[in-house]
Amino acid sequence: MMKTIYLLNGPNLNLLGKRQPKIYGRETLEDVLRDCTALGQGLGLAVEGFQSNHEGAIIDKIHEAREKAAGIVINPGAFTHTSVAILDALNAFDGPVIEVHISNVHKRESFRHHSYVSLRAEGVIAGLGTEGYQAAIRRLATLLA
Ligand code: CA2
Repeated sequence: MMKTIYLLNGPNLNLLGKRQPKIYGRETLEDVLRDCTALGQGLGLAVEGFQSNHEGAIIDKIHEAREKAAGIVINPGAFTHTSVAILDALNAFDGPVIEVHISNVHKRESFRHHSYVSLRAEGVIAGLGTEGYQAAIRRLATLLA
């Protein structure tokens, strides 16, 4: 049976491809999920996507992952820089976690330079655009092999 990985996206990422293309590109979240699902299939991984603008909903999904997912790719959006609660939820998950940022957060405002989630993540990808999600899935496939 194929292992399942969760592809989690935080606040405002539902607007991907619809606003600020210079920073976040032209691909929509649906495009990202379609590409990642196809990639995952080739690697023997079922990809389940989830996006929420609500911190608690993301935490609930991470709790669900404890039973249902072998690994997590997460772009926590702005919660990256604020949420000890998401870090705590990820710390209660046993599998590998890869953190993704579409933009190069280190080239941006200093408040984006710190990530709580990086304290937990096996790897962090930033500035590769939406291709970063695919790089994260490839890495999870290696870690889960
Ligand atoms: O670069 C990233 O992926 C971020 O996680 C995106 C967050 C930002 O707060 C982080 O510092 C870095 C913001 C997501 C906003 O997404 C939008 C996408 C399209 C249009 C408007 C917002």
